[in-house]
Amino acid sequence: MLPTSIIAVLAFTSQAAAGVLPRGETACTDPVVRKEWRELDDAAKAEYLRAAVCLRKLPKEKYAYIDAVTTRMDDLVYTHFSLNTDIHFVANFLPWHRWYVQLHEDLLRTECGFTGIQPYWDWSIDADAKDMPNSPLFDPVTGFGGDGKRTTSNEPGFQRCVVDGPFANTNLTLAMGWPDMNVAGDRLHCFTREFNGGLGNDENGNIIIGDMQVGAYNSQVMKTIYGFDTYADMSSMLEGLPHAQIHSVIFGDMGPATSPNEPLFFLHHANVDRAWAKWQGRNATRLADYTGFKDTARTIPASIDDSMPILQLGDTEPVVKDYMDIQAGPLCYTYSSM
Ligand SMILES: *[C@@H]1O[C@H](CO)[C@@H](O)[C@H](O)[C@H]1NC(C)=O
Ligand SMILES: *[C@@H]1O[C@H](CO)[C@@H](O)[C@H](O)[C@H]1NC(C)=O
Ligand SMILES: [Cu+2]
Repeated sequence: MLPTSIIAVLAFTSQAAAGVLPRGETACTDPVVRKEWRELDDAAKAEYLRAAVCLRKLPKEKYAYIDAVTTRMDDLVYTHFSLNTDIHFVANFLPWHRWYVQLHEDLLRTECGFTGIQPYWDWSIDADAKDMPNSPLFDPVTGFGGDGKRTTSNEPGFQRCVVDGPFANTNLTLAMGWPDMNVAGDRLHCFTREFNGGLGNDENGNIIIGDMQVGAYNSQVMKTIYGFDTYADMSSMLEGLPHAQIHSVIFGDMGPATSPNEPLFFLHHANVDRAWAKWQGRNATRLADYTGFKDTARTIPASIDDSMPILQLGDTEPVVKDYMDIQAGPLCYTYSSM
């Protein structure tokens, strides 16, 4: 069985667009367009990758007392990891990660001079082609590098590493998390992936990749999700099936609650966010539809007026209702395909 725990994160607030209203509020008059990775030209891809690498090299600004937090990205990873059960398999999964992806994009811009827009990864394209391992997202030059490979190292944490792409080329070493889900805690390790099909190992002990469970995140599955009438039903299938399986089939650093260690996390979550936005259709009923529970035990009903925990990652806790509409309040973006 695959581990089912999974996670994700996102970020904050949008820049954007906007004419200034009389009382200093901003209106979203010119939303930026988040494009699918394949729609970007090589220069735009390179710019995103540059900025994503940059954020992993900056020193931390938060959590002074946590030794395992070393880089600016660790500020994000630690927050997501620590809040795990407060932000997954509860109602705020979608608005929290909407906030978090935006925050990450804002940090790319303000701290690393990013000049582009957050892209998304429509994995249903790869699923429909039944060719996930060869997705262009894993390209060593114009993408994020590919599956982890066995190394010659004997050092725990450095035996299976992503060896190509812009993150491997910087010898990305991660301090937070330990991608063996059977062992808790942190261990210094190389950036790793372990593509798998959830089918266990073959007779030589190698992970069986198979089709990487494409039946869990193809366009047929998405069609079912878009067909739900309520937020709670739509959100639980979106989170539990395609979202969770993408974490599980890439695995390595994408598996545990420290999954923002994996740079594809943010493109994955942008796509999860796109699915929610597409379901909403900026329809008044659906922009106000927020149901479900605040806790994983399902005892406390959720409210659109709930604030969302963010630990030290921001100054004020975001409120769910401000993150319902991608073109209002602190947000001002759309997706190239909705
Ligand atoms: C990455 O680390 C390996 C092993 O320590 C070393 O041989 C290699 O030169 C390093 N590469 C870069 C680009 O720093
Ligand atoms: C929003 O969409 C739902 C489902 O399609 C529909 O029943 C409802 O009438 C729509 N509401 C508005 C205000 O457009
Ligand atoms: Cu996730």
